Amino acid sequence: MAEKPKLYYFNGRGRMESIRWLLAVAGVEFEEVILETREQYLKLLEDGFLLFQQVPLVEIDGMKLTQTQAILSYLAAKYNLYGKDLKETALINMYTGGISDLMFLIMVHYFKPAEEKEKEIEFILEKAKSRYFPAFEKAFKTRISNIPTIKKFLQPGSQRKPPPDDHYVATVKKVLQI
Ligand code: GSN
Repeated sequence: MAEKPKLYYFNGRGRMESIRWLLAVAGVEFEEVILETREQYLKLLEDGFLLFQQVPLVEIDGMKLTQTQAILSYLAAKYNLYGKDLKETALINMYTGGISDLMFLIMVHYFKPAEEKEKEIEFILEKAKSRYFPAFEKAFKTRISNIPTIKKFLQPGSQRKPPPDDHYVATVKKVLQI
């Protein structure tokens, strides 16, 4: 049996959460190495695992994959979730590209100074409602939530991560020295 993919990231959503979702949808079990210390990150650098000195890192099929989009593309193609032809793949890339732009706004929001946050949340909500959500059907969330593998991932006790809290933000800052 093939080894389980191994995911290296912080104990939070960040850029890894879409990868966790994709594996969950594909019904693939995965292991996680949770980064809590600077030393763990430096070891990954030393071992030459991080092409651009960045996580997410996914060990799969004898490869050390980095760059979120490259990882998602590989997994989607491997598990037949990347469309039936090039045109469908292009559409998938458009949707995921847009959502990744929105996710980036949300992700960095948690790292902003408190005084900027309140103002920014209105901007993010407005962008989400006016630009991104209208691209999806009204019944999309219900339909997706009812796919058995996703339903399972949405249950308590799964490897789905909670929204970032102060501990998560502090850990990322400590490990990456940002
Ligand atoms: O999408 C990607 O995987 C890359 N284009 C960006 C990855 C990235 O910025 N990773 C961060 C941590 S997760 N949040 O953004 C990272 O490893 N930063 C360390 C650094 O020195 O840049």
